[in-house]
Amino acid sequence: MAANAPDFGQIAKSVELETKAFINGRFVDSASGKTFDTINPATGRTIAAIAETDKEDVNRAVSAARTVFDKGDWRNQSPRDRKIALLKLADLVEKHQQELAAMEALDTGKPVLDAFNADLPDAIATLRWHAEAIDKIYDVVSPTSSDIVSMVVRDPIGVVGTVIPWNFPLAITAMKLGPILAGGNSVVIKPAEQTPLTALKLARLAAEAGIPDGVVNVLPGYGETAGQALGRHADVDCLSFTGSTEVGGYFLKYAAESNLKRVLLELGGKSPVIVMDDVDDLTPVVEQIAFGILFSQGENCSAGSRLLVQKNMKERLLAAVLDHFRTWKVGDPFAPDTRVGALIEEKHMERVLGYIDAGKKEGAKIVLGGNRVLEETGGYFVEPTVFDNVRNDMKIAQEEIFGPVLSTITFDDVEEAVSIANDTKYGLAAQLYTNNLHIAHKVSRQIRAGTVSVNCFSEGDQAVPFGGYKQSGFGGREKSLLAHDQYLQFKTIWMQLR
Ligand code: TAP
Repeated sequence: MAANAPDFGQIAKSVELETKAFINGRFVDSASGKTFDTINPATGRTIAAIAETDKEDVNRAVSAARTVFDKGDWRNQSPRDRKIALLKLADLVEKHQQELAAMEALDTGKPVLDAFNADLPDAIATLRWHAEAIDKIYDVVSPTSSDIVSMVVRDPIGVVGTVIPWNFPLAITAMKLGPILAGGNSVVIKPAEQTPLTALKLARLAAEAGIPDGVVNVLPGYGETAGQALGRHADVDCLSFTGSTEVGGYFLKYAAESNLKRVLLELGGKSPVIVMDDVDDLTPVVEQIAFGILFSQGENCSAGSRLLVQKNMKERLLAAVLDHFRTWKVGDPFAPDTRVGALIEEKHMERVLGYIDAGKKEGAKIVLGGNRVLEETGGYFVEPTVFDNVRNDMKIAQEEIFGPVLSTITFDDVEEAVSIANDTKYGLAAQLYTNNLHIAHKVSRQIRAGTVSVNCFSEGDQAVPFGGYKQSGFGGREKSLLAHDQYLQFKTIWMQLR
């Protein structure tokens, strides 16, 4: 950390936490009065007791969101005024970025410098990007005959429920909030039970930014109670979910069994990283492979978890990968040289270790790591782990591990690489490294994934759509102007001229 960098350890000790639910512009206890503990994954200790909301709170929040939507306090503001409020929210997030980064590191176990240098700038840029778009989107007049005017106008969809995972709590909440609010909708947010802190702080900042009461509501609580109640609520018009493929499927069921609300799903991945033997400089490749699987402890939906390398390149690449992975230090999220923090919770750590065991049992060979480390801290740390001799039909190559575990698979030619890359139920992202332009074009079109990065690991820009093929996504694209359409409906108006 630079000499003048903030003292995040100190900030974390003094940061003021919101612990109640945020409904209709006020922080309130849950209807049941119940609370649950949010835990610091790097120590296993409780950070705070948080209001545990359930169905009754969902009813209250949805009713507040519907009332303000019907009154039009937000959706009927001029686009310019909504833009000003959203920009103010972005400014407030920027003003509080040090506390927010500290909270995020406390709650998720990720390195605070990742939160500060990646998650916070991403959240701020997201809010600004969507705010700036609000008054630059034009509706259309259709090419009908001259005695008729046919306009196609955008309407906000109404009350949006959004259920958030724990890996990038603030950045994903901002990614949902930007286009939802830009469109004039109201929103009820259910953060993951493990990471409610930054969403609650965001609620306070939204109120301070002048966003009317009831437009933004935050309900901490469990998925099976609060999340399900939101998914099944008959007065929620759209449910936007990011998380596992399994839970994503539940939301389709909830919608089918309630009101056929629109469902948007951003789900898991098992992304391939293809390295062709024509690559000469391995240094940037190895850095990006490491970033792809070790950043955020591998708890990243687009993590490059399957390394597909051309056979005669494997020895050289793997040696370079291992050398580089050893430089990624595991440790205290608040230490300046930590690059791999703690996994989110004990249960998840056991799951990751279970996958490592399964890989060994199926005959894959551990060439780096493979263990829990720093147990004495009480935290849930797993060291960077690399498997060699993996077959694509093994569990570790097919299932999402969501930890710092890389599986190495070899291939003979480009056709085999594409076939292995596509042999998965997922289709979120892929990387390809080659110096051959022909291969770059051909393979990037043949891979069945929502994002294909050639000679880079890229997913960050708000201007670029993000979403999955196959069981990695459903119903739309996040980021870019396509994200706005997810939360709008198109109305056709016919007008006969006399
Ligand atoms: P999930 O277990 O799916 O949880 C995500 C959210 O759903 C949490 O808020 C959770 O609540 C809630 N939930 C759990 N069970 C539910 C139910 N029965 N009904 C309604 N809501 C329910 O995922 P996770 O463990 O938090 O995150 C890891 C997964 O998310 C990975 O598969 C990863 O790939 C995926 N992910 C995808 C993306 C994108 S953009 N595609 C981004 C990040 C993560 P509680 O936690 O409070 O119980």
